[in-house]
Amino acid sequence: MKKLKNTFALICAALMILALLPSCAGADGASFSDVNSGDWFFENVTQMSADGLLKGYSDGTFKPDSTITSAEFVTVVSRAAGLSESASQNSHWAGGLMQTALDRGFYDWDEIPPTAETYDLPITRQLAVKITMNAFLPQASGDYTTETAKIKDFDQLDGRYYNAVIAAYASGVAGGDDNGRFNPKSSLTRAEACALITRAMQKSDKALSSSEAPAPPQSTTAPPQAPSVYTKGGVSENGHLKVVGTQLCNERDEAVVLRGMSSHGIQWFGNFLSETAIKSTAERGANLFRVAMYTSENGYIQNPSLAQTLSEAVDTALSLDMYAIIDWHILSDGNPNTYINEAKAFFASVAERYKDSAGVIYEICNEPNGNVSWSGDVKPYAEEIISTIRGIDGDAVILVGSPTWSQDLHEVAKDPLSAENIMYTCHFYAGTHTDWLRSRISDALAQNIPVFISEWGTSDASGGGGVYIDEAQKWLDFLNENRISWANWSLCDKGESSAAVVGGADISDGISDDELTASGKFVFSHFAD
Ligand code: IDC
Repeated sequence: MKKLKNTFALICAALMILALLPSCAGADGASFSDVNSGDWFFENVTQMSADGLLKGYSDGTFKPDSTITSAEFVTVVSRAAGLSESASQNSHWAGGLMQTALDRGFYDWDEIPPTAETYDLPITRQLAVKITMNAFLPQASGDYTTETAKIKDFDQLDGRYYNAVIAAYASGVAGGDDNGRFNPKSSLTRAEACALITRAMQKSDKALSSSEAPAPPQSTTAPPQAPSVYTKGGVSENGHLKVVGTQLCNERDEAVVLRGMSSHGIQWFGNFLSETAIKSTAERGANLFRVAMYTSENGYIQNPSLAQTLSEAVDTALSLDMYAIIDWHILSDGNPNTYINEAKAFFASVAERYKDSAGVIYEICNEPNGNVSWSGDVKPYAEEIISTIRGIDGDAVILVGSPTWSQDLHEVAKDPLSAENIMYTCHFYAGTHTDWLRSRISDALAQNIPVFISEWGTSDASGGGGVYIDEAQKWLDFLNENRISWANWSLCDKGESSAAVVGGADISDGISDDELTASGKFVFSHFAD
């Protein structure tokens, strides 16, 4: 009986929160036409309604069986977590709290893009669980094998939700239906949403009114002493690079920051790999050039001769005393394992060619995305490729991506690689990624995860829009403070705002200031910060 009472109390607490939703305004203090004396939640709903805490819809109903939308769900969770509204350009009633939840990293931008249409769509169960776990139990985890065995339709889940759903099952926050199915892509009702949220709140020690952000887990080992000297300069000055703690260092163990441009896809913009083009960045202070060799979209898989184009570009950058990133640019093929055999052969061949060069950095998977997880897909891939490279080139710095287009540093932090001289990439676009991703980077650094921004743009994540110079400046200030290296997307003249060069510019004699776009002017002026 006592247990039953507690359950009532919990569910009613959640109903109370739900009732605070603007869409639920009305019916103040009244009883609801769809909440009857026989219903298990009747007493509590009536009591709370009498106390003015619970509101239903203006037609006098509460609609416990209605589907809950993304906006409603995020609002309930955010209020329950004690968050307040942020400034939002979105006029939707939930815009302010959605922005706060986004900034807190409860969900990613692409999961609920900020339009009234998407805000008002039913939220999926997998996303609801992720948001709930991020809000109340961010450190929870579970054993992959044990928990997945409980979920009959685990293969229906998108990879980015694996960890949250596994943690939710392990901690008793989520469970399956009568058939043992989780139904990750189905919607959930307002009553079910209550149950999910209240269970998570119950498991966490978070009080309803707490507004504190979850504390990052403490690193068990003290990070090595941060190097004290900060230098820029090229390969001749810095020599062989290494990673000390989270810091990229030169051969004298002094901190180094690399800055420069990424090429666009070399299958399309080979003309920007010329010596004059790359030199135009070096002359303005760049000490890094990234060579982006797409695997798909007429890239290396269909056109292996691109390996030659890549090598020539790497040689050119090295001859200009710049560090060069060899980027295996997976993108539409979101799982790096799709072409793991080709990747192994490719990296074996470039490692053979560059094993004695101090200037080469290997980036083994640009942006894993889609149905992939860090521990299940990307980490095992990375272990194989790292071992291939290390068998030939024992100590070069290797950059490793993560799911969600190389943003999932929080997943990496739970299960990092054990190899040396590894850095994890984080990619951002100023029009899409803001404070929340910077916080994620800070959390990663605090957990001894080295971060390298091998790709970023002044535009939004499509490569267009903006340019967002104010936000880009915030990013560069943040990167400078943390001595994080970067490469900007991209050195080309494609008609998109992230391109550094104006369309059709004659670059045979180098790139002049007036051939730079707004993005190019901004980025080129910050190589030597
Ligand atoms: C974009 C290019 C665009 C091209 C598209 C698909 O800017 O011209 O049509 O790729 O090939 C990334 C990727 C990078 C994207 C870029 C912008 O690594 O390849 O380039 N972006 O969308 N991740 C986030 C953004």
